[in-house]
Amino acid sequence: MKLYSYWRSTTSYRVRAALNLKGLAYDIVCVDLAAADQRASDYREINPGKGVPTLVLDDGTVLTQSMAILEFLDAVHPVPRLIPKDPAESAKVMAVAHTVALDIHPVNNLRVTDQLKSRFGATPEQSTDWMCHWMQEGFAAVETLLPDSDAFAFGSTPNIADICITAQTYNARRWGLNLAAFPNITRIERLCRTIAAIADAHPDNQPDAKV
Ligand SMILES: N[C@@H](CCC(=O)N[C@@H](CS)C(=O)NCC(=O)O)C(=O)O
Repeated sequence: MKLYSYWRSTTSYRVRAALNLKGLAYDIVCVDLAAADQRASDYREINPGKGVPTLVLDDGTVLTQSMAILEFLDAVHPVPRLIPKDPAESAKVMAVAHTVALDIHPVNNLRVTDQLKSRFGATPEQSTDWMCHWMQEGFAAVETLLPDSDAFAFGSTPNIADICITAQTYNARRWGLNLAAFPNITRIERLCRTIAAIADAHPDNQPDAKV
């Protein structure tokens, strides 16, 4: 398999973590978001959404949208399971995962902050403030949705909620959001980073990392 990925992309981070947890081999193709590679015509042909990740299967099937890719991987390679089979459990786990993937990430995406700058003249400080605002809002909801526990988000093994949370905490730290008010989130981040499969998916461990 081939994964089109950018080191700092949290959506790529989600898919890297899932592939690693499931022990699936893949080659990384770096898409440099800082150089706008995602908008180049050859990349747009495989991903019309002009974003990473894109997963190309060995038979040439092209998959886009990180959450759809995670659902595909869990259906085809169900061990370890990332989305519970029980519908009510699944709905609770997906509510947390979607708070990150659908409430926080889209409004903080590069294309959005680019528009804040070009249309409204936002300064770098204002863009950072915007991103931290939406992370603060989303993390407050996540913190409340999470059951009190000393383990992963919903049990003794990481699932799709843990993956989405951990990837988003990277972005939160990158932009200086104070995470002190989110003990469940920071515990999950800490636990996930002790799992080699998730640690290997961290941005700093990617071939295109500039650290
Ligand atoms: N909903 C899509 C979003 C993909 C996406 O936009 N990813 C970001 C990186 S985290 C990106 O490539 N942004 C480029 C841009 O906004 O120009 C997914 O989950 O895969």
